[in-house]
Amino acid sequence: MSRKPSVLITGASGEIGHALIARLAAADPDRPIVTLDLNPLPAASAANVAHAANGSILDTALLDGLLAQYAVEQVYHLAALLSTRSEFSPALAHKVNVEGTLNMLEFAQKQGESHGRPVAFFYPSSIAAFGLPDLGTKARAGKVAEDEHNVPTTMYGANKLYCEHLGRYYARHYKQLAAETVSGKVDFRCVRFPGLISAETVPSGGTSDYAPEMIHAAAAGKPYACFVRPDARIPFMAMPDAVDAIFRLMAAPRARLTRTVYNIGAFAPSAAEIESVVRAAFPRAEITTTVDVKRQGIVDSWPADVDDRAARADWGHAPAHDFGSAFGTYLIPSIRRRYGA
Ligand code: AKB
Repeated sequence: MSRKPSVLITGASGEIGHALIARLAAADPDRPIVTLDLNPLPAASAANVAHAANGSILDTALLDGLLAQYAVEQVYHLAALLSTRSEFSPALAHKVNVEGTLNMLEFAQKQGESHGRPVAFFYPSSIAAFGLPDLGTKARAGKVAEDEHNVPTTMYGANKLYCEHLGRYYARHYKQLAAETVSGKVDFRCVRFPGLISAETVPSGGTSDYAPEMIHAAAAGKPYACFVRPDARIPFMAMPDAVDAIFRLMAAPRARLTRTVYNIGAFAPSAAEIESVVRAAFPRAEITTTVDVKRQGIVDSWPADVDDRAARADWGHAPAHDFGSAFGTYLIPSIRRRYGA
């Protein structure tokens, strides 16, 4: 029985998955999209999906079933527990974020061995893979390069950093002592996402969530207590640019890629700057600050911004939105429509 060339998205019901499915379906309507998530797909996404498997990336029998049904040529492995949620359940986070990723890399390897073509594997790492020891170092570090300050302080960040190395192993060194070379089947490609802000969805379980939460609360007419200090600063990106970066990286000729893991940035506002833009758009917004010292400590360990020159040089990373346009032309208008604000 011939298996149609397909793409597989794990964690497809999440924020990135919501935007990615629409973009993949528009790019190639004839290529089946298979999804795997614990939660059911939103209706808008389900309309573009050939098979929405409801289950866990920890269920290897389920993955073997998908292996038998589909010749997967691209994997977008989005399933994860984010940083805040992972701190409340670190052992579960390790299981999902590391063992789950190992399962998906094994799935991709088996796919590559069975249909004989490399499997492009997109892995979303994070600025959480960095760890700045104190605010003085963070201020001096400025735009941090990929190989600097790789000392994460969260389980999520440790998971992401380790899985970057796992992906590189599968791509370049898998079973290196075997009689026959079997590495090279998994074409592992990874970006370290900054905080992502979507007009369509509200995140849950992240530590960078204060930015999207503040905007969505103001548009919904709800009070919002920001949990970080006004001076807190990390890089952010509008969701359409995040999906665009995924497309550009996955479309790049393998020979152009000098790394398996890339920083990508767009803009890096302080919480006060975000609040100012939100208040300008929603003058009646009720925004206060109640610092969560522990979550603030995580944000303080993340870089103020990232050096993404390698992504721009190798595969043309070029975010369409800076801080002003992200809010002015994408977020505020779309979120107003969403809430009728
Ligand atoms: C989180 O806050 O955990 C994520 C991230 C920055 O990776 N949004």
